[in-house]
Amino acid sequence: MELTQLYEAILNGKLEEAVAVTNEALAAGIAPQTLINDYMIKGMEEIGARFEHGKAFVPNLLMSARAMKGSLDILKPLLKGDTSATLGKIVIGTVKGDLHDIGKNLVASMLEGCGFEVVNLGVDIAAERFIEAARDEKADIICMSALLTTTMTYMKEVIEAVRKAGLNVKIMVGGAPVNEAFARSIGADGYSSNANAAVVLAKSLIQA
Ligand code: B12
Repeated sequence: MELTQLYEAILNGKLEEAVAVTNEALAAGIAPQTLINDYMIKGMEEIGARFEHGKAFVPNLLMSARAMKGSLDILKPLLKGDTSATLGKIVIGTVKGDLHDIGKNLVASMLEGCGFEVVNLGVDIAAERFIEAARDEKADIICMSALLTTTMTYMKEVIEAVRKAGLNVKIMVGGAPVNEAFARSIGADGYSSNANAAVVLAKSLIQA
């Protein structure tokens, strides 16, 4: 077994292969953290970079994220209790009135794949639910997604409610109609246009 097969399987979005190599590597006594940091995250980083340069597309990202998730599902139980294993905790959801979740799930998978602990609340999420989850989960970041011009305005309400509740949490926003200027105007801490950049942004917000 070559561990580079794991990198290749994630990069090429091959779920069965990723799962098989992960199981073989564990049986051979390789540490989960080594598999994640040295092979799996590198595979996700490469597919993300190819996407940024127009050399890979959304389906490729989804396939890689799926393969990554398959391997991570095997490794996750082995990481429990090891706080150094995660970069931070993120609560993510699509805002109230909005049922689009493909992009949000992609962002969630990428964040999870790149080392964050992610609590995915789903779609049609009201401000109170974001606040409750962020408080209960002791989240470092709240991520909101909106795909409709009629629902993106609700993000402002959530941000105001979060600030009013006094939570010490960073807020990231995204979705097709959202842009940097809008994000700034509603008081978000960050915006990114795609899942790969969302990981970079989340890492920088955690360090800030
Ligand atoms: C698929 C789709 C649907 C599916 C959703 C299925 C699902 N499970 O998600 C269905 C069929 C259910 C649907 C329904 C509707 N839709 Co629709 N839908 C789309 C479509 C075609 C693709 C969206 C998508 O998945 N894109 C692919 C993903 C990967 O991209 P993404 O979501 O933008 O996410 C990326 C980034 O935005 C970013 N990102 C996303 N979220 C976040 C969050 C954070 C924190 C960060 C940092 C980044 C980030 O990263 C992602 C990955 O790179 C868009 C068209 C479009 N161009 O967007 C219309 C679109 C969004 N829909 C539209 C409309 C009008 C509707 C309906 C109102 C239609 C109707 N009359 O019933 C309903 C609304 C239902 C509701 N209440 O939500 C309009 C919105 C127009 C507007 N100005 O508001 C669009 C733009 C189509 C159009 N051109 O008219 N829709």
